[in-house]
Amino acid sequence: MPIMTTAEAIVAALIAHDLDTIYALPGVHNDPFFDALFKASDRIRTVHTRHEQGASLMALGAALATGKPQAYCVVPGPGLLNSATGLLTAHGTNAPVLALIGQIAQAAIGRGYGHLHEIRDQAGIIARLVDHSSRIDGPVDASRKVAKAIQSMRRGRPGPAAIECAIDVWGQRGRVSAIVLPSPARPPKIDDDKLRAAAKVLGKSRHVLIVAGGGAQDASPEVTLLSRMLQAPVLGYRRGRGVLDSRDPLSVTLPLGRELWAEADAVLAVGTRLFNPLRQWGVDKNLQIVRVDSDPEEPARLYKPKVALIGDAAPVLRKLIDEIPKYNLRRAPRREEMLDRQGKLRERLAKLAPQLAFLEAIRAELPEDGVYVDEVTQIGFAARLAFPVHKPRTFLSPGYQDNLGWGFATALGAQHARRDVPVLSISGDGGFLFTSNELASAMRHRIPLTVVVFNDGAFGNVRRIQEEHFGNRIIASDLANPDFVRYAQSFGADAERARNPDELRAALRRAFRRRDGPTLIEVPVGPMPSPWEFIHMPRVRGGN
Ligand SMILES: Cc1ncc(C[n+]2csc(CCOP(=O)(O)OP(=O)(O)O)c2C)c(N)n1
Ligand SMILES: [Mg+2]
Repeated sequence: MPIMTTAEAIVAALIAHDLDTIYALPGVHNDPFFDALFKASDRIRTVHTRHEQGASLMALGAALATGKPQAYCVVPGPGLLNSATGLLTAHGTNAPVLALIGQIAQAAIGRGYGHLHEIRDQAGIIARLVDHSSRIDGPVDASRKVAKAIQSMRRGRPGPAAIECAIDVWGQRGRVSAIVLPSPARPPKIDDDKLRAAAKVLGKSRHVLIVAGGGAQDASPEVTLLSRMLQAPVLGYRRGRGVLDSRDPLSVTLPLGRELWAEADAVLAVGTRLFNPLRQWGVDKNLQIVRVDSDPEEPARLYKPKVALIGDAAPVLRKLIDEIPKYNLRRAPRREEMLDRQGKLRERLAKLAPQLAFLEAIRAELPEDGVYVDEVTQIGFAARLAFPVHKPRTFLSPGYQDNLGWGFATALGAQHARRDVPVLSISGDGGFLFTSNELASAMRHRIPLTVVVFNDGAFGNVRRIQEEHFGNRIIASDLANPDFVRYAQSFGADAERARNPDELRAALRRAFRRRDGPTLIEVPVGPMPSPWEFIHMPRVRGGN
């Protein structure tokens, strides 16, 4: 048994679990940990940020882009709270993010003396944010606790975990047990009767709709095969985009999804809360729902499904693929019908022409495997409905948190973890300034992210609601902005202004060629047409 400090044991455990980067912001509580990172810097990179929100969101972006666990480290109290948005969004997007949080001296915890960065019941706050948390008591249990945390982040429903370590524990030296590695995932145990019941429902129904959520991102081949087998359109909105390639006419977003939901006799919901369909569009007993979810609690939360199959999407769907042919009806191909529906939707979506023209420019330049990172902005809302997505994990969205300002920092993490492809972040002028300080981190770590800032001088979404629904009483939504081009240049980043979709296209072409640092493109825009009629749509089933 080697002798190490707690900090060294944790670093060794992270490396053994294949983590190659720590996003971090240092401070006195965690000094021995940073020293251990220094000594291991040939095996694990430390990417320091300018605010803890940046650290947690970068870890989140890396996790969403790769599907693999990522970690960040911050000081206790304000550091933890500053990073909480990233943990919240990691929980909402089921992303495996490990938070390493400092703590005041062990003997002082809970006593309220007012130590530097002390916060009341830090462990309790953390426990509300993540499903798995622990405190390391010394070098002996470091490896085991890291292994448990990482295992909890991947097993069942993935999500964030946190480990606290006190200021006087990081440097403690002692014998360390061997690194514990997680045992390989077991194939899901699925009751034969349930599998048969699900296969019968899907095989014998005429009009099946597949709804894909974030939990289907690693099951794209299986969903694609099932879509063909059942002639079932696949609905993906924010976190389910890219599971079925948008070039397939059976790939749909909300407006056609609702139309098909109204007509369906069965739904296969994969790794999705099914929130929009169940809450907005309604449900009745003629719709048989089969749920596939890694979380046993999720399927019956809003509405009891006919059958729930619990496990990771890909292996469960492979079992269904083997079983369905025993019952499967012969169905006419739906390609032509779906092309027709897609054409009609395009005519309706023409209302969003200003947004769509910019999205076309982006799609024309962003390679198929390039990653698009969503934001809560006018272009973002339109992209969720109409931006073609070709591959899984190439459309990163904050899901139901929809937190303004996640985009830029999350995209930096995605680009850091996926240096092999261009990553594009879009932002409004409002959202960008939430985390734009991380331009300094992008420069320091040479992260070649491209960010497009659509500048309408306003919290445009809020402003439009005030115009349309509150008698034009505009409050707290007009913004004073910096000159974004000069702002980015002052960090040393490349920056230019694009005044229309053609100029944006040319600017993107230049930006994607640069691989040694960030580029900002500012696009001045006016007010844009409202997308809400395509997002919040009235009920189509189950009465009022
Ligand atoms: C963390 C957070 N705070 C506040 C909001 C509420 N909100 C939604 S959209 C929006 C305005 C966005 O402005 P901007 O980024 O400029 O995009 P635009 O609508 O102008 O395109 C605000 C404040 C939010 N979604 N998230
Ligand atoms: Mg704006």
